[in-house]
Amino acid sequence: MGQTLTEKILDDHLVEGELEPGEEIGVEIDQVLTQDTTGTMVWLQFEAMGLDEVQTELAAQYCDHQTYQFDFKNTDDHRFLRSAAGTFGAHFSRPGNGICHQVHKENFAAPGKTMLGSDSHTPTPGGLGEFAIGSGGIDVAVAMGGGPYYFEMPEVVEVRLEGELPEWATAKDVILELLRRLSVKGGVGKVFEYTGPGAHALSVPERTTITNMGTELGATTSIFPTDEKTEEFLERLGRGDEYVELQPDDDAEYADEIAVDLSEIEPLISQPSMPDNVVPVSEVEGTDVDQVIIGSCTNGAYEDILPAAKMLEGRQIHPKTEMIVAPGSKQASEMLAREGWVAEMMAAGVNFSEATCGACIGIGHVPASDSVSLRTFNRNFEGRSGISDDQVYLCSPEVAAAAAIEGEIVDPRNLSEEMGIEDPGFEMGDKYTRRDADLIDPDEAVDDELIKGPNIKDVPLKDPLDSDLAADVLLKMGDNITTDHITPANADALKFRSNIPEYAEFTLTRIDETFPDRAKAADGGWLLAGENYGQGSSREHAAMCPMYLGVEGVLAQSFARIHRANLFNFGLVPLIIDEDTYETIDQGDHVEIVDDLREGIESGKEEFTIRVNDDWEATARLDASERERDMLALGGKLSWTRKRAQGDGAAAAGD
Ligand code: MIC
Ligand code: SF4
Repeated sequence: MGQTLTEKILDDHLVEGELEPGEEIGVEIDQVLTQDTTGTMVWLQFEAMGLDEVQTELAAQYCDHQTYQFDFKNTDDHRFLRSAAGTFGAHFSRPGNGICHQVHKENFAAPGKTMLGSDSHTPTPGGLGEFAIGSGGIDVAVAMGGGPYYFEMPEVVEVRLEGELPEWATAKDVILELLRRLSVKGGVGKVFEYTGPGAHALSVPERTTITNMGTELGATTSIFPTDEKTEEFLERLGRGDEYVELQPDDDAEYADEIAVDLSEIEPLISQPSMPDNVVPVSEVEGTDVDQVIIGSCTNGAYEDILPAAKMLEGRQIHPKTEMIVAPGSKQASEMLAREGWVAEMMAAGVNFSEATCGACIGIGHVPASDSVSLRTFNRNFEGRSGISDDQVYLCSPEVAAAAAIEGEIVDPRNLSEEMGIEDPGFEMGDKYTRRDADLIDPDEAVDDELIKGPNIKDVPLKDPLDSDLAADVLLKMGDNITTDHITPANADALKFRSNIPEYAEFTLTRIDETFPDRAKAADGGWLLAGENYGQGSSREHAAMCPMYLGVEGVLAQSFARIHRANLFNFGLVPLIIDEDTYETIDQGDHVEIVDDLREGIESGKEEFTIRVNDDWEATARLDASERERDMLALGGKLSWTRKRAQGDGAAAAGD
């Protein structure tokens, strides 16, 4: 039987298990990526596991999320990261050099490689045929130490693209169309593999917009086959020798097929406040727009900004609308500047920002109260922009530029008639200059020992699991709770990413301000949630902080992939309950596991009886591999990894 592209790459890297959907597999990792707000924990855990040198082919540490360095704590984090990259052997991308996914694409992404990254949009290089997955920081630390990455073999879904995009429709609209059809949990447990003539018709930057935002579907990753366009793109980057041809077999079998006719795609927009709340732009035409931002890891590339710049050439943005362009990388800024486009945009009224994540997580350019912001980003979760009750729409750079010019949402297809603006089309840069000044090679490292500022604290550890778990439900939440709800990433909170005792004070405060105090006072407790709990970011802090406050387990109808793994990694028991049980349990109820929890976990028990308020009983399911059960019993992955290293004398992160 023929193989899918996913199976081919995984087969080449498989160290444990079988490529059967739902089975746990262990895979060798070639490249790792970390960024500034998850990276400090990665290196602290690397150090705590007694590891001293990066073992993967390549490791890259980026500083991209909090590059304004509002507080010395941010700058200390960056200095620590530079010192860790130097000490342990990773490339270091300086603050301001750009967003990890964009800079990685420009410099290191390569077909056929596997990559693990401590950021949920790590799948971006899937557009070049790399099999890249986002995970919690400790998984990245272990992979960097040479250990395999364990995850559930996903179902491989074929997304067959036919035809070509019509005028004004873009790659962003393709992924918005998939979100409209499948929802933010439609991709959980799946890889989306793009095939067909439409896939070949798209350029690499367009492909990476799609693979990047496949994360919003909840997918494990997304991937495109490689072809002459991939080769040409790598050549323009000066890395043509890294090209490898990769195609699925003609008789590859997919778990499912989704067909998208690109010629029927129209400009789409995601309305507040969920990426899957997608409608045609024409449906919301006329909505006043206060702010427009072009940037992020989804649409911050040179090729994304150029069409907007062309639309703005010789024009001015509407007086009531502010427009910011925050390129995904300094390379994009430099190219746009050298070609005169930065000046052109400035003349039109645009504020040109440094290359950073920034506004995407509410760091800078926070919208005014009761205002509309149109962004080319990937997430519009309520409050993520830095103000609660925000109204953030997600769209293509073309739709964003059109709104900046008109001061309201407009279907760009009407621009030609109304303003004589034609579709700027898609264009690649002639030459992508390497930015060596901001990317420090491990051989030229500045530091050879760790530099820790006073805000950088140790990684908290959990005690091994007890036999009993009986506690109150501290908080009842609904469906699709994001990691931004659990541990926000705004400027106030982000400076404590390396300081869990302080960061824990922000835990779930977006839902209930009293949560941290109540959790500490309760000395133990449960969280209760609906479907898709923990969607969004890879931040392991969303497990670590509740754990630090004493939370012992989460009862939910379903879990998002990365967060589920993070719960195991930090020793929190994730139990699945059905809808009736979810509906019947209230906040404040006392939930007790009737069975011996530790014994049940160690013996492979899948169903546990829970007794609520000493009154009624229900079943809660533990869906866990043997390895995950061992981790839970020992209190998390750090203890588990250390024990294994001592136990079998293998490398600390060994298999
Ligand atoms: C995000 O987009 O939410 C982030 C900030 O990039 C996170 C990482 C983090 O929390 O540091 C992600 O996507 O994993
Ligand atoms: Fe940065 Fe936003 Fe991309 Fe996350 S989604 S990596 S915050 S640009």
